[in-house]
Amino acid sequence: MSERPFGSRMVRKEDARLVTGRGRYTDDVQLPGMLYAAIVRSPYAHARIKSVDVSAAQTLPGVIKVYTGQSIKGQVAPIPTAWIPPDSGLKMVEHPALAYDRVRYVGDGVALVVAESRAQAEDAAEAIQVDYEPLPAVHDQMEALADGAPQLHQDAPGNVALHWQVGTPVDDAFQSAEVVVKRSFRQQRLIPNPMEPRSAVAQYNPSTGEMTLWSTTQNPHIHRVLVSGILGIPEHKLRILATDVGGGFGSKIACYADEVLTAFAARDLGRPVKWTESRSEHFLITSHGRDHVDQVELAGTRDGRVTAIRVRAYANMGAYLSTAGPGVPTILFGLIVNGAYDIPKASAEVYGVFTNTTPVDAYRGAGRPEATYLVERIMDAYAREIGQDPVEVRRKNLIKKEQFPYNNPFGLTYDSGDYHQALDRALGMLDYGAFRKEQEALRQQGKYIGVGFSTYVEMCGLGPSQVAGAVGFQGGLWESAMVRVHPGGKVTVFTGASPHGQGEETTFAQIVADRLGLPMADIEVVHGDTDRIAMGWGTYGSRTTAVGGGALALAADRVIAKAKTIAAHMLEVPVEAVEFGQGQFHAEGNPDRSVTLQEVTLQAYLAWNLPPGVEPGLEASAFYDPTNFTYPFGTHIAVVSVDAETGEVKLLRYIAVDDCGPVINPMIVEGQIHGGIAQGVGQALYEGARYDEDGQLLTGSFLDYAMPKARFFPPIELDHTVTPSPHNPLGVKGVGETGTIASTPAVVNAVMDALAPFDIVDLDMPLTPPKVWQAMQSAMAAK
Ligand code: MCN
Repeated sequence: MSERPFGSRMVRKEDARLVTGRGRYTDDVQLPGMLYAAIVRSPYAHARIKSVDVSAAQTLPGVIKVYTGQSIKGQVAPIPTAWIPPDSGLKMVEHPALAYDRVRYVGDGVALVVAESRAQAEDAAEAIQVDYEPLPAVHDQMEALADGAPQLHQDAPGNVALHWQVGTPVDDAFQSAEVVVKRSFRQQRLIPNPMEPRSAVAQYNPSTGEMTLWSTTQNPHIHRVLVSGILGIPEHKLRILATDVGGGFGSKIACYADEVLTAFAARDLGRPVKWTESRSEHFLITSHGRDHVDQVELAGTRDGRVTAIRVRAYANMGAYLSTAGPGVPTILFGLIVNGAYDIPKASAEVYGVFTNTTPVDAYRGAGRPEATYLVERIMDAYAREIGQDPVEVRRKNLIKKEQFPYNNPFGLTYDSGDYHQALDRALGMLDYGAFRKEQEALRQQGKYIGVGFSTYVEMCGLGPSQVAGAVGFQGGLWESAMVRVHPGGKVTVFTGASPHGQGEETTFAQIVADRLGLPMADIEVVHGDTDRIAMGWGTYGSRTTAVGGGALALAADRVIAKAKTIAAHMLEVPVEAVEFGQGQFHAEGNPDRSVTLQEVTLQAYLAWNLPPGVEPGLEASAFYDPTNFTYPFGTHIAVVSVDAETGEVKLLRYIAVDDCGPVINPMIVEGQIHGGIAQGVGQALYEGARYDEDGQLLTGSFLDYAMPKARFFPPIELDHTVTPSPHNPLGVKGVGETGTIASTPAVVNAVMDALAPFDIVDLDMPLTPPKVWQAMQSAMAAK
């Protein structure tokens, strides 16, 4: 083999089917006798349900059955949420699969229609008469906390879903500080938009009690546990299949009512049922992301040393707690608001607030973009306050290489890093000195360009169960893998992770090909099937490579260890004298005496010449729980221009130097960083969900919700450093979210730098042309 598979730029194996239209998505599943489901959704953000009249709908052609919140009561348990963190006073309010007495957001399910065709189901859904008594609604978390605000849940007084505090005492540091900078940042609500909307197909076999549920999920095994509990189907009779899933970005983690209702109807009717959301439904009902108001204070010295940070965050949870929702603004956010900086004192206080809006859950980065945004923005504000360069202030406060492993003030231990090296590398690409000169010259001509920095760190690789449990995430997040070498020497790899766009069918094959010394073509990666894979925790939190890849490496090593004993027997040397490399076992110091892995495998199955005590067959599994999270890091730099006539922001350059440990596939990693940056820039400049006073979503389609487009981006300039993590066998760190986490503050910092001559210190995202133009006009008028 000319080049080692680990580290090489291989074309993605999965693309052969995906880019030729041969992918098999949930909505592609066609079953004989299949029925179609449609869900009647509330047009009100908040209303009492007085009555639901299904009589007209029931008589329409093709309609098989209509269900309401009342009719399924007692048969479908409420939709659950994760109890994270346990010390947050989390209000586990009831989230019925279909609302029966009150609707709490536009899109809340009220009735389910099952018919022979999708069109018939949708027509019948429109014929259902729901008599609502509208109630006052509240969509903003600050207003929801105010006295007299509409109350969503009896069990959550004041609309407080959770209240959580973490960190060290900070008051002394603030009292004695030479400088204190305060800011309030609004991090707007985003709507994740994977290419494939959500879908479910359910098939029930009444004679065996077995249910098969195809679902667009990022974590089929977690779904099996949850759906089993909600519908009372034993886990061994429930098979969840996540076939090809066309992206998720966190929005396909949650267990939704829609999938559960599809499975319920299939069991009730004894016929397969399919439900697929429309894009319009997707905007309304699939979980949203972000939506924070963050009050931030930073204490420091006049010469640029930060001494403390204090954060109070108000996170909009939406109408109900989505499955992973409570974990996002708490442990994924609060524990890392010190960012990449050595800040001795830090505290975070988080309020989760119920509002009459779509539930909020993970969206690429989930909590860590919000934390990074506030710390990176306030570092710039601090630099400006003390009249120092933002790069120099960062350099003074970044955690130093020799400080690793670094204990942050929230009890996390950052694994490894060299933050200054990444910063220097990125600055070298920029030519900072030349940029500042050009900026000054252009300002003289009334032209405005700016540069923004983000020296980020991310906590990912969710997660080491013990460490995660200690910080409030009490749900084992280890991973399973199995490596099966078939008698002919080909290999099937089974992983409990569930990639849905990230490319692990390729990178996991690279890991195994590298370890076993086999060609890539001989390795197949299987995922997304709870019947073929014993257990797993899915793909999110940039965990798949560090945790699932770690499991795979261990399983592959166990295969090699067993094969070695067989090889030793075949070579007639002690096992200690056998060396393995490039698919060959040979006697130490005697390369001529060797057997291939294929020969050993065949012997493992034929089994007539096995050493005593060795079982036939060649496969191994591993259940791997790492010893820590991983902490990828880097420096991102955005260069923008702001058009003084129109307020339009253009991205002129984007530089990213990231460190995710040893890179398995540089092309995939670059793709992940590109996509992540596009999403982070989307938040900075274009995207934002908006509700009106009645709680109607105003940005309910791509006409009103602006996604970033490829033409908005200059070629992205990438480089990387390599600092292995000591906490998994591959040394890898996650990369699936880094681009999103780092880029939003880099771009906003750049725009604020461009606007510095106007004394504009902050604007709420997205930085749209009218907003920027208005701010410039107001600033000029005030002068
Ligand atoms: N990789 C590598 N070398 C490394 C680290 C990672 O080659 N040192 C590769 C991996 O093997 C994998 C990819 O990079 O092919 C991303 O790996 P990882 O960082 O482990 O992230 P996950 O696979 O766990 O993916 C989750 C992450 C998250 S949290 C979101 S959200 C997200 C993302 O990935 N959603 C995505 N990337 C996405 N990409 C697509 N196309 N679609 C989504 O929905």
